[in-house]
Amino acid sequence: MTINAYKRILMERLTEKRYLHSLAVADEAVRLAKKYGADPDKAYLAGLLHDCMKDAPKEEMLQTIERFGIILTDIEKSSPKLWHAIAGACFVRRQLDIEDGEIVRAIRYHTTARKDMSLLEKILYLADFTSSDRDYPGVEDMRKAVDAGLERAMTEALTFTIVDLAQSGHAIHPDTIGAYNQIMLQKAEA
Ligand code: DGI
Ligand code: FE
Ligand code: FE
Repeated sequence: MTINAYKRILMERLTEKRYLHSLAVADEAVRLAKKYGADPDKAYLAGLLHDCMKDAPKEEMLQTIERFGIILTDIEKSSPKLWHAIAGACFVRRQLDIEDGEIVRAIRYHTTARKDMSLLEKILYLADFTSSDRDYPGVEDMRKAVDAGLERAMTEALTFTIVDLAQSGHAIHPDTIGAYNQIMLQKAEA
């Protein structure tokens, strides 16, 4: 499938705002890929498609996940915001014929992060945090962190997310904690 074919599918599936977010994340992912030595084409595709399920009805997300044979954990069942990443990874593989496992995994873990992330996974996670359409308080600091170094930026992004989830009374996914703890243990060793 061509990039334009993917874009047409996304335009049908996403609100205009979410579609523009996807384009912005794709551009930021390419910038980071070039800066940090990942494949810019893979980064573009991962960024473009990462939220493909974000505006789908909950039933469709759950059906997609179920058809793929994935059993949700209790935390996942009770956190609908996590579903679009899981369902999105299924959708790009099954419906969009994305066979590149690296791209599929980047989409799969773009919301929670996880332990042992690849370079492309980190790039998508951070591009989603710092794309040009983002305007949360602190985004400028996060953009500076991303340009100062990927590892430092991952630490800041994960800390920001965990604090935010805890303060707003949400469950924190074990993959998020896994990503955070791995960085902290590496720091303690160094
Ligand atoms: O899809 P986007 O809005 O572009 O960004 P995203 O995929 O990073 O989703 C962010 C949302 O996901 C935000 O509302 C917080 C939520 N989230 C991220 N990590 C966790 C989480 N929610 C729970 N319950 N637990 C997590 O670990
Ligand atoms: Fe997302
Ligand atoms: Fe996103």
